Amino acid sequence: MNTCKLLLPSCMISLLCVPAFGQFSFTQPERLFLEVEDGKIEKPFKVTALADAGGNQVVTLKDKTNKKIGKVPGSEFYEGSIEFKINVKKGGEYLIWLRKRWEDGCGNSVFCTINKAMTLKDALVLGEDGTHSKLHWIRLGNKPFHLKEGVNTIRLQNREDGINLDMLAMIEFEEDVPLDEQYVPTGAEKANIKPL
Ligand SMILES: [Ca+2]
Ligand SMILES: [Ca+2]
Repeated sequence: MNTCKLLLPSCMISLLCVPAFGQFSFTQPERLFLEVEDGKIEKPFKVTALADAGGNQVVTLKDKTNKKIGKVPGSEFYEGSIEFKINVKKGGEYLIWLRKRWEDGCGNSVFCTINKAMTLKDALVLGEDGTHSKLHWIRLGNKPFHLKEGVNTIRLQNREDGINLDMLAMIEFEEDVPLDEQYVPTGAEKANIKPL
């Protein structure tokens, strides 16, 4: 780049040299997508077909299921979990997204933990938004979560029935970009990882 400085005025340097720097020093953030139906699924969750879903399938918990099964005595949760063990090549801070279709306001959330056992103390609520009856992406909370290099475990747990879970996205957080201007997944993104 010293050659540029010698031969060109500074306005020319900014036009010619900076894009070249940018091209070589900037790496794209990681964007990982997986199908929920590829997780380790425990009843009463089950895989069902849904047009427009990623892989044309979702994991469904039928409405009114929890009324029938109730909570196991001594258990904090309704029965039914989905576990994903995923291999992350680049450790860092990630925003976690779920593509889902809620049936109504009494079926619009699921518990989630990242690299933690499912306990009431550590369970995060994913959902509780007002978009029902269509496939839609929702972010887990208002902050990124740490995913380490290597195997990470994401768990979902039955909180309410009447839900359809389609895809998960793990989007590497960009420190220089405001939270609400970060990359938002749209539509059925193409799955690019499979749980182990
Ligand atoms: Ca319900
Ligand atoms: Ca799917």
